[in-house]
Amino acid sequence: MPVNGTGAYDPQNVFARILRGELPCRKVYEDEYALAFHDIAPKAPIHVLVIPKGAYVSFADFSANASEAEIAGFTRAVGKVARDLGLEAPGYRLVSNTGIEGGQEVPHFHVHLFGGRPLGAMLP
Ligand code: IU
Repeated sequence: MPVNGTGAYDPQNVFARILRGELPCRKVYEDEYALAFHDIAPKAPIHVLVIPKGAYVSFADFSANASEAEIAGFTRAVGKVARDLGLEAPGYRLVSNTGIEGGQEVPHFHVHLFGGRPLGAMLP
């Protein structure tokens, strides 16, 4: 079920529980600002989720309320994960579903990183 991208942060959401170590994940990268792990239901040969350490519901929340350091740290982490996975030369796709009509299902901001095959033209 899609979630509201502007509601209150639910500290029991699944990614918050992964961040606290209450649920396992297949970790790809972690630093002060971000955690990256393999999506449990991959839609491409490489499908990694990158999430900020801070409690932000969606891109809308993160872009409006995160500090400059958090935004810079998170953005650099996304780029580093793509580079470390060898995706920079072949290319990759970033997606962040936001809110009800964006199809967001987990109410902790995350960026999908897809790669490992030609992804074709962007769909809506
Ligand atoms: P969305 O952008 O909120 O629609 O995508 C959530 C993603 O989180 C989706 O691709 C799920 O497969 C993925 N996911 C996960 O990796 N581990 C989980 O425990 C759950 C969802 I729940």
